[in-house]
Amino acid sequence: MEIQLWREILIPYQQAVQELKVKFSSIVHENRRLGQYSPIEYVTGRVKKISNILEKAKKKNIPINRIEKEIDDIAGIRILCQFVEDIDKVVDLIRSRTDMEIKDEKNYISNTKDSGYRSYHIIVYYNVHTALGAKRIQAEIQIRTLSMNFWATIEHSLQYKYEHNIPYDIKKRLMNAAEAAFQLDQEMSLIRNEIIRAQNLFQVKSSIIADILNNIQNLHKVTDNIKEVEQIQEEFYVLWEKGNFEQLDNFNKKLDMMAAGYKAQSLL
Ligand code: 0O2
Repeated sequence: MEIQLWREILIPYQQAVQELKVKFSSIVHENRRLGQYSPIEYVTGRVKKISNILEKAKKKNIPINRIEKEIDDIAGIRILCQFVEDIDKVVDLIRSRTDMEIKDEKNYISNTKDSGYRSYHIIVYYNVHTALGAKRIQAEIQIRTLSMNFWATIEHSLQYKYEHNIPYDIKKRLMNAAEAAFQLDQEMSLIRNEIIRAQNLFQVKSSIIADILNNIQNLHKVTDNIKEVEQIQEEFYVLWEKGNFEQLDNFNKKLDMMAAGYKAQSLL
C-alpha cells in the first residue's frame, strides 16, 4: 500500500482553513468599520485530526486512497451568527462568491437532525496554492447561531465521552436543551431590530469617543496652550459622565473644526 504522507496531505487543508478564516473575518471587520451590522459574528476553523479522519473513513467504509475525495470536512470553517435570519444572508453571500464553488448544501435547520442538531452546512470546492503546488480541495462551512453552537459543542463532547452511545436520560435532556436553544433563537429574532439598533449605537458611540480622544491628543501635540487642551479634556469627561450621545457628537464636531484649524487632524 502506498505510504500516506499525512503531514504533506494536510498542508493544503491547513492553508485553506487559514485563508477562509481571514476572508470571512474580514467581512466582519469591514462591516464594523462601515458602521453596518455584520450578519457574521465571528469565524472559527480547524483541520480534522488525523485520528478523526481515519475513524470517519472506517465508520463509512471509505478506502484510504479515497479519503480526500469522500471525506468533505477535512477542512472545516464555522461561521457564527447572532440571529437565525443572518444565516440566510451568509448563505447568499457564499453562493455569490467566485473564489469557491458550492458542491452541496445541507439544511439541518429546516430539517433538524434526530439528535436535535441544527446548523446549515455548505460543502465548497476551494483552490489553494501552496509550496507543493496548486490543489482543489473540499471544505465544509457550518453556519449556525450562537445558541445552536452552544448546544452542538456540548452535545459533541458528550458524544465523545460516551463514544456515540449517550445514555437515554442524557439524550432526553439534550433534546429538551435543543428545544430551549430553538426557543431562545426565536425570542431573540423577535427583538432583533431592537438589539441591532442598540449594538449599532454602541459601535457609533465608541468610535466618537475614540475620535474625541484622538483629537485631544493631536491638539496637545500642536498647541502651546496646554491649559486649553486640559479644559477640553475636562469638558469631555463631564460629557462622558452624562453619556448623552448627541452632546458627545457635537463636542466631537467642534474638536474636528479646532483640529482642522491647527491642521492637526491627520496627526497620529
Ligand atoms: P467532527 O468531529 O465535528 O468533525 P453523515 O453522512 O451524517 O454520517 P457527514 O457526511 O459527515 O455525516 O455529514 P453531516 O451529518 O453533515 O456531519 C458533518 C458534521 O456536522 C459533523 O462532523 C459534525 O461536526 C456536525 N454534526 C452533524 N451531526 C451532528 C450532531 O448530531 N451533533 C453535533 N454536535 N454535531 C453534528 P463529524 O465528522 O461527525 O465530527
